[in-house]
Amino acid sequence: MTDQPRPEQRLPVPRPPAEGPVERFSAPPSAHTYGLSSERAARIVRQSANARWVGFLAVLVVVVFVIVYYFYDLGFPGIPGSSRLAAEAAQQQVTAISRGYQLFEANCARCHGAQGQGGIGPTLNDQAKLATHLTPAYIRSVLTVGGRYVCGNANSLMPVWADTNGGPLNYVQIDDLIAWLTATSNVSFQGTDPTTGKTVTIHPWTDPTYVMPPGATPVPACWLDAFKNAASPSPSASSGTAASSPGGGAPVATTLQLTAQNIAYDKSTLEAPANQPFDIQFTNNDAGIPHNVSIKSASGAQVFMGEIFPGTGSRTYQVPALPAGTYTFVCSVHPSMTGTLTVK
Ligand code: HEC
Ligand SMILES: [Cu+2]
Repeated sequence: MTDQPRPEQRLPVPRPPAEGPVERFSAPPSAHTYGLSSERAARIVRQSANARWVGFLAVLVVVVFVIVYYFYDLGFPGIPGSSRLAAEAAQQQVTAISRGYQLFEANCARCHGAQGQGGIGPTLNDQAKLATHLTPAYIRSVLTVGGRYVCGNANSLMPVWADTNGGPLNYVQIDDLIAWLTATSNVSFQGTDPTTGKTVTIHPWTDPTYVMPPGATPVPACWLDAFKNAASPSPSASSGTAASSPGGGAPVATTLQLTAQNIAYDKSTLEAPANQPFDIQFTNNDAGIPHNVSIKSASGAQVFMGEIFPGTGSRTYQVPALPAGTYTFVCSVHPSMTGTLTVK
């Protein structure tokens, strides 16, 4: 039994020796001829000519279709704007930008300003910032991680936006916001104002021709660092914690009180005497949030900038003598914190 090969090893099956036609063919021997009759050969030749034509025409139709479709999708050479794909992409871009605008006005404008001019949150419409800092990848990270991504402040006022991280906006909405924030200002778009529901013309911020002037300070990774630079060249910045008065100890006649809480000053008007230095005793009650007081003249020029410091704490700013007039006092970090200073 053991020397018997296994079934698959017995192949090929031995055939019985061939001896003439095998019985199971029942067709007459004429069906088994290999040659063609001349009549049948002629039919085949004629038939194949027709088939060749049909085949040729079919291939021709496909080839012409592919060529025409290629140009239809990608654009006919020499005819600008004839590309279906480009038109579709542009249309989708327009839709994304106007949706992004609406999302921005509804969710972001209360902190970053309706035009991105800044308020509680940093300015977004600054050209240098748009050109170098606000890249799509960066915006996506900020919206995914939240405001702590910017300066590492765990108490950042800006929440997480992406729903992948527990925020309210889905990835399409994030893409739409990025499309709006990075859109270039050489084209204006139609958008819907979220408060009125009316169709408005919207103007993106980014100037595509902008180049950073040579020698300009690069946009810092953390927006607060920009104010550090701003503090030093300010002509009359005299920020300080010491209560010593200028002029060798002569006490200043006027000390104004000002408090910041919930990203707002407690006063909207201040009054100071003309042509004599005065103090502003400034209390910041917002834990972890930096504020200061800076003073701008009616023309918008900054005449004083107090030290920016995070709450809670207080500083006494020594403001130099100012000529009579109406000034605005404003927080350098939060342009929405502002009031009127009357010097008389
Ligand atoms: C509650 C106020 C608030 C809202 C609402 C808000 N932000 Fe912010 N945003 C901030 C603050 C504050 C920062 C700065 C981060 C920090 O240092 O805490 C910031 C930072 C940013 C930055 C980085 C800016 C930079 O200079 O690096 C971007 C981009 C941004 N926000 C986009 C948005 C978008 C888009 C929305 C709407 C979906 C939005 N923000 C909504 C407060 C807000
Ligand atoms: Cu502030």
